[in-house]
Amino acid sequence: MKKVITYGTFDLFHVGHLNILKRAKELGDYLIVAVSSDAFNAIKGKKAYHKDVDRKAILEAIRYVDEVIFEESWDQKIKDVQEHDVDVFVMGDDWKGQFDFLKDYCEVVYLPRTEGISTTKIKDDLKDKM
Ligand code: C2G
Repeated sequence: MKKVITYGTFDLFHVGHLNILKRAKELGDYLIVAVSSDAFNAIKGKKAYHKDVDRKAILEAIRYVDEVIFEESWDQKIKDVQEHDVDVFVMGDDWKGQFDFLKDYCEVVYLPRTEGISTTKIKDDLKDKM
């Protein structure tokens, strides 16, 4: 069984998130998503609208997703890849090159982002409508 993993906050779930999960799943048979915990988002300097347990529940309901774990730190990826026996690591290409150190442990694939949508854009567009 070919296992794929990807990481992210996945706040205000949108079609850009859906597309990368769909395409990540197409690279294997089993997709694990490591969703950023609220504590880790604080380290990333990000404040998610939905709390981590709700973002996890939404991801678990997505047909392409087989398992969701929490991302608590920048340096858990090697351990995750080894412990979950992962074959492919996938991220959007805004991260291109940032995770090449994982090439010693699994395939590393950066996929093009979906244009025109982001959690930040959603927040900004809603603000403008106020
Ligand atoms: N994404 C995308 N297209 C968009 C928006 C997001 O393909 N229009 C992808 C991102 O490239 C990322 C995933 O969706 O691979 C999740 O995006 P975020 O929730 O913004 O994740 P991020 O905050 O970048 O956290 O350790 C890695 C970090 O946890 C990644």
